[in-house]
Amino acid sequence: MSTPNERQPGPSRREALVAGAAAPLVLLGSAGAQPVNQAPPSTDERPGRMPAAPKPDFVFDIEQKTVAPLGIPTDAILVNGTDPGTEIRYTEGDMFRVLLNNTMQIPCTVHWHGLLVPNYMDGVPGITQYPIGPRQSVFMEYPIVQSGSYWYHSHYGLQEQQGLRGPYIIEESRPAYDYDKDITVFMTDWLDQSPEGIIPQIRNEQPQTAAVKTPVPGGAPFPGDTPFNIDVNYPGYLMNGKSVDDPWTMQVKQGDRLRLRLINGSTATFFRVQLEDHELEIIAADGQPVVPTKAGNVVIAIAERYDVLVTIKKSGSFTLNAVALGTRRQVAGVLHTQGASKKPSPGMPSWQGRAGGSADYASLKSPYPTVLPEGPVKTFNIELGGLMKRYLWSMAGEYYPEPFVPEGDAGPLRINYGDRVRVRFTNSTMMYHPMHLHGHFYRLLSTPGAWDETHCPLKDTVAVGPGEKIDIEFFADNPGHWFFHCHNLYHLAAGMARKFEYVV
Ligand SMILES: [Cu+2]
Repeated sequence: MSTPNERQPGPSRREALVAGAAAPLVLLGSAGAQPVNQAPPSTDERPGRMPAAPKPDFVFDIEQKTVAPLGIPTDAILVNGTDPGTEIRYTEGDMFRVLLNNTMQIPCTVHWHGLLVPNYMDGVPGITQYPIGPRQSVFMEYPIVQSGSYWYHSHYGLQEQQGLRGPYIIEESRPAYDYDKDITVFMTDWLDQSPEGIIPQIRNEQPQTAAVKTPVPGGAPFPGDTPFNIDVNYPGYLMNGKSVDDPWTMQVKQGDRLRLRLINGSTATFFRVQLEDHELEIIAADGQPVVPTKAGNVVIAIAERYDVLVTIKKSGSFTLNAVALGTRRQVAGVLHTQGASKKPSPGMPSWQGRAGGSADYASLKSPYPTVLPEGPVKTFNIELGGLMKRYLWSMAGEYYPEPFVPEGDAGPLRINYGDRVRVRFTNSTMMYHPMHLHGHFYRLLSTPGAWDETHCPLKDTVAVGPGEKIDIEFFADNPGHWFFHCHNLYHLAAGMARKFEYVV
């Protein structure tokens, strides 16, 4: 928040949030952010001169551009001209200061995925703010109270699919691990047509293209051989913006200890990731630390992040495979020592061992207890449902009013400050749903009903499989209106969303 008052010692974020109405409400979508509900200081408190405006650490010029990562020119919406957009990198405890310039003739927003932000910085149009209008600028400022691997993306329409997305890394103020290189691996799916046509094509309201011809025969299953159904059969996938034919590469040395920040920034794709000849040691999930656990590979649902440590054990060339579940395609990058090949190994990886050596949620444990503070328990049973004939998706039987669900009327899920909120997901569909909650971390229980578990991992996104029941719980300590939705963008656009609303 770029107000002079904010730069004087004031209440902590938590105190400001408890105070609720005392926090300045910021009018977004205008040139600069102005507090609108704070009385001006009295004449004798007024400083003698206006303080200098805070400088942004990052400037995002959001623009429309034609790009061709797969060789086919396609309209994109990009931050500073690249997909993924400029990497945000801070250290825990810093102040976030970013200037967003919407240079386009259409509105947009930017959401900071996994960040514990004041509600009005959350970037969801219609819930926390007006969209950033055509040719408008917004300055955003908030304290960074966490560390880990996150990302940002548009929450306006289907712009995320068109490239408005990027990594957002927060280094620990006291790092728990030593490593030689800190490497961001941002994986996405790429569509060589307008995403606006996808749902009408699935609904047979428009001529179908290859992108909606699913399922794919022989598509890679979920580990354990659960068939993985897909919505979109993409023409290709990108790793740090590069396709498998012109791959992302990085030179490393034998003995290097690498921290790979694996971020699934895709729109409708789960990736199964492995590094050839190397085991992965998972140290964080969704930005939060976990007890280190080894795995041959890791499935990363849409919007999830895994931080892994890897020590390069010999000289050579090692392919980083990211297989798109439900398809026979992958994207791959290469970690290579000096002079070794920069070409990925041909073919698809083969998975060895139990469930192919894949990490699962049950193997994730928090290094410290995550038991919630005392408070009234409020429970929501959320059935994840769908009407396949019409390609509509629901939460607890309701459809959220999204552009592709004009008749949706899902109401808010009301909670109180201080509640322990429990959510039981029951997936009655044939698809995986990566369920994301804004503005909070939740405890992911390893077994439904095991509320007394002490070391559940903290996450912001969890994939609920076909027929599966999963329990989560969170402490209601960040008042506002928080979006709660499936992170498959087409499921979201077709109704699979609700919002939590703090009431008194
Ligand atoms: Cu879904």
